[in-house]
Amino acid sequence: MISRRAVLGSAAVLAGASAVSGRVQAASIPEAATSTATTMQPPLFPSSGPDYQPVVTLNGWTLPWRMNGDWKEFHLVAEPVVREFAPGMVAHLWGYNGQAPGPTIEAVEGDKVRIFVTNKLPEHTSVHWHGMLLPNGMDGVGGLTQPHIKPGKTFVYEFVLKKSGTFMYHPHSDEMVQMAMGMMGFFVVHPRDRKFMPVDRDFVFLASAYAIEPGSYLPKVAEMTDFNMWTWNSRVFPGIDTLPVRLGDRVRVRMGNLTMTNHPMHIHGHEIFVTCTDGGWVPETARWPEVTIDLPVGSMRAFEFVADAPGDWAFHCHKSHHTMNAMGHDIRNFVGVQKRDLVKSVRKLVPDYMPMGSAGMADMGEMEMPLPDNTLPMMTGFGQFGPIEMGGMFTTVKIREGLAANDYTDPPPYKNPAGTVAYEVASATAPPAKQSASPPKSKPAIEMKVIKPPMNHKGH
Ligand SMILES: [Cu+2]
Repeated sequence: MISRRAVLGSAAVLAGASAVSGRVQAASIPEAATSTATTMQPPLFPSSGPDYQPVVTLNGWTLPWRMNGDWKEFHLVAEPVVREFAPGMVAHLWGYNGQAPGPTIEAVEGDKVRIFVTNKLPEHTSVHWHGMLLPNGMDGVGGLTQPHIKPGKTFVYEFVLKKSGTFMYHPHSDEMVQMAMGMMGFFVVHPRDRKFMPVDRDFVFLASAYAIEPGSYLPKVAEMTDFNMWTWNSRVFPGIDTLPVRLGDRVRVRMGNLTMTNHPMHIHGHEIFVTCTDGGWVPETARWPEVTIDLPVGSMRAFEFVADAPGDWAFHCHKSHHTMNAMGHDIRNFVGVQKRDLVKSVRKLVPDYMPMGSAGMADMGEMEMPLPDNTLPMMTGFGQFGPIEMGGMFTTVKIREGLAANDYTDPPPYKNPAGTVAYEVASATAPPAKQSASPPKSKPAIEMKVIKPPMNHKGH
């Protein structure tokens, strides 16, 4: 649960704060709320100002604020955190207010926001408000628009929220390291008009990727391509919250991408429309139906749909290696190979050796294999019909009749009506396909010699 703590006290920190802004006195810095919970916290309804439907953050929470005159004040603390990716694996990351990603900031179009940022990291940082229209000096690019925030110092950002929409925050100091370590958060600005683009449920999450060797705790920060943990809000399946939805609800899902590759986000059983990007709302005339939405690097997309079909619907990235947890990239293809004797020999040299299955990798989803400390099975999770064989960026949208408004409790597995589940039919049993390991005996009718120009395959 969310607790409060005083984060300031040292004279050095206080002096730093007053040096930065002559307008705000050190004594008036708000407390910073902190949370280490890994499950979705209830929506934070507005206690003053215009009404709105608050968002819920998958495996996260919304940062409380206070009013100071007509300023809405928030306090972010950049600091080292420990984040559980799923039961069985934790990572040592950098984040904000106890978590990576940091808490979601919610406010309303037209609000004057004052955001205090205290740096408790071992190196300097800054916060960039991605997508916001604001004065140049509030844009948070270390060195370009402000001095970097040194360890122990607190800076203040003040700006007016010119437009509603879907935004995020992240450092613009030593960016590659700080984002590889998990520093990011969501920033939602609700429309001032409650009747503009209303939805019943509004979910948010950020995609991030980490390179963490099985058995270790710290991401590699100089990684460019070879990430092995593909996360939503620094969680992987089966640790990602489900999206509980009441049948008939209008649902919005807002996603941001701070990984170094795109993610084709795919939902089952519904047609969806992109209604908002980090650039603003998409007019109705410019929308088209989709079931997969590309989430480009450094971008945000919000899609909407009417939850008109009850069930447990898969929602995942469609890059199949992004729905896997850490794995050896050098796995050989053993389909069709009888590997029992081979494994015995290899295990003499490498006791932990795990080959890919003879008939595919599905048997790995079912096996309870011994794993090194602090890692997760490559594919895992069980549904009511058996192993789900997923990892990474996968969860379910659980659409049910009669959920209470704002009830986000994970419902039990869907009870499919009789006669609506795929079923086995009686048939003559056919043996599984065999793949011949030996080359075909007959010579091909035409033999060809292909001369290829030399190519540089580096960088693929
Ligand atoms: Cu992906």
